Amino acid sequence: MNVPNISMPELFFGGATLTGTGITKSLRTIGDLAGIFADETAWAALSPDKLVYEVYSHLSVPEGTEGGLFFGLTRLFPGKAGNEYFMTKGHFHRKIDRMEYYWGLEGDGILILMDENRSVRAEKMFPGSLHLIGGGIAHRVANTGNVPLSFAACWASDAGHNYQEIADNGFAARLMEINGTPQLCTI
Ligand code: M6P
Ligand code: ZN
Repeated sequence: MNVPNISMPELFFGGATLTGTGITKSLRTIGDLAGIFADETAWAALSPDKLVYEVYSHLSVPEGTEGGLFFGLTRLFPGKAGNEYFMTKGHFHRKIDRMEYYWGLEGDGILILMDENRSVRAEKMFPGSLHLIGGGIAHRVANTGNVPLSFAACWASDAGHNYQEIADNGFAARLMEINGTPQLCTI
């Protein structure tokens, strides 16, 4: 029996690109990342228009809807402000128990994870690395390489983003280049 209901997908996830119907794109420049880097003088010396990362998102339902899933692809460019690697803003989820998967697509970096007691640990990211971010864990990614770091993400549509906690108190450790290698530092 021929059932004539096979269509092309609406979304295309090829290597490190996300295209198709309903993809939104947002940009984060150096100017958008005020207060994020430890060395404010080094941050201020960079062009405010310099692109640090771009996020392609597929938000399949209105933000806040229970039971849905969101998908994102973040491309984080290489660079440093002083000795600190370019990184995402990082966030807890507004519904703090909501979990998320990150997985590495291209480039090399480090996922920095901090629990509600401000205890920090980190995992290497590379093409094929898969990271389950538990509830109550703030997450931020730093690019430690010389080429863009791309990673995909899937999270609950009612998770939301709590940037305020990080804006107020930061992460308890930062990823700095020390003697040519990435190290977590508590400065
Ligand atoms: C991933 C997801 C998104 C997030 C993006 C950038 O794609 O976790 O929810 O917005 O990374 O990270 P941030 O929001 O911390 O800048
Ligand atoms: Zn998240």
